[in-house]
Amino acid sequence: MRIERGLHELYADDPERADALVFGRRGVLRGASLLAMSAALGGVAIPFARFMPEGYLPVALAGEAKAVFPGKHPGLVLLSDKPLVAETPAHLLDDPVTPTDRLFIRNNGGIPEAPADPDAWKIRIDGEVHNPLELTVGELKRRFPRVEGVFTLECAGNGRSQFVPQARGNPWTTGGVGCPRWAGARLKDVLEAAGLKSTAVYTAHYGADPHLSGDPTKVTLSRGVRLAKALDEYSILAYEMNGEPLPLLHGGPVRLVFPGWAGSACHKWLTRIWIRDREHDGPGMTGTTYRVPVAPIVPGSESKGEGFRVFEVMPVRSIVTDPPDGTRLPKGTREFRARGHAWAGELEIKEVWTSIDFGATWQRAELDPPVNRHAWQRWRQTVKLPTHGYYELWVRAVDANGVSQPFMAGNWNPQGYGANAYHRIAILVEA
Ligand SMILES: Nc1nc2c(c(=O)[nH]1)N[C@H]1C(S)=C(S)[C@@H](COP(=O)(O)O)O[C@H]1N2
Ligand SMILES: [Mo]
Repeated sequence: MRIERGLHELYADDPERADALVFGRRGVLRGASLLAMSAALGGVAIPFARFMPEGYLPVALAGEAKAVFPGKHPGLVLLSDKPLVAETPAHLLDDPVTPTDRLFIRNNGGIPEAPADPDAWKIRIDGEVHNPLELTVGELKRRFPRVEGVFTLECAGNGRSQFVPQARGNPWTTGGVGCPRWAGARLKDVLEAAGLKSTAVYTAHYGADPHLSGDPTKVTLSRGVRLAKALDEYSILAYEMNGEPLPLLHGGPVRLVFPGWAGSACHKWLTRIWIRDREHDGPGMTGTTYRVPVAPIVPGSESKGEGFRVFEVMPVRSIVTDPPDGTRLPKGTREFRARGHAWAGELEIKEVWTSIDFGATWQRAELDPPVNRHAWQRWRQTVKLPTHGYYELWVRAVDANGVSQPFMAGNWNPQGYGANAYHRIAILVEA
């Protein structure tokens, strides 16, 4: 398949240039560049190019263009295209630090236009502060110390498809998570420069992403965190990811990162932080949205969110990143190496256990410490098999408080947050 290889090679060699050539800003193939199109097709000429309508996407590229958002790995699975939501299959998350092209995507609205000068992008800090600030990203970089770390970012709905009955929202399996390297300024330093009033208790985040309705007065999402989390030294205004300026798709030029907390608080395309004297009540803070019942409710029951609380910290979870789900091992195989990652909101992982007999017996895996607080931890296991046949490798992690992942997601809630049942993969040893 010369055509596909051509496109893959173009992306493998120089993804940014490939994007610039093949796609316009909005990720749609540019009508103008015939040269780019034939390059994308693997260097073949397009004899009847003169009859192609302006903006036409060649069929040979259509599949690719759908699967590969510009700059993203073709293996990401699209959960929604408007808004754009895509998850990463577990076997593509094997790297200790998640490469940018493999990080999941979760938008609630559109993607803003890329600014001509990212350093001129402005953020306002106002509300319960003594000196309201307007800072450019350039000033943020110059005025405040740059800090960096490897932090997990995880969607509150990761694991949602485990809920029975099905909860509302994107059907994440295990791929709404990643652990890239982030760099930026501490939110605490910026809030201290603005001078918090004694009345300050909560943040409220605003960004530049347009509402899907097209109505410019509507806010796509506006969440916030308690002041204690905002002042945590690991809470940052990130302007870099994996050593590069933060890409537009992931919230560039600047976004919030609150390691260990629901990804929805990690506002992208950040334009304003309003400091409030009460829990924030913006879109994404009320009813059953990013809120969970304090006391368990009957799965499937109707609720408007009375007696709910804000969903903050992500629960303990682990994944198998190698071997991939569905691996066939050759005849005679009696052991294989397995590995993956485990993480748990604010806590470290205490233990990781694996089972090949549907949970009847468990073997403790080797576990690395995190490279820094809030980074996921690598686990490894030599898995022994008594015979040929069909096996499932199950993995479960236990956090520092002794809380394990459950067999089933029992914490049902209307919008399906925090499902963290064991990860299970199929392995077949040929007879
Ligand atoms: N401005 C803005 N920020 C946002 C969102 C959004 O829709 N708009 N989605 C949030 C959600 S729900 C998640 S899980 C993370 C996803 O970040 P990513 O797309 O970089 O992986 O961004 C958060 N920040
Ligand atoms: Mo999310």
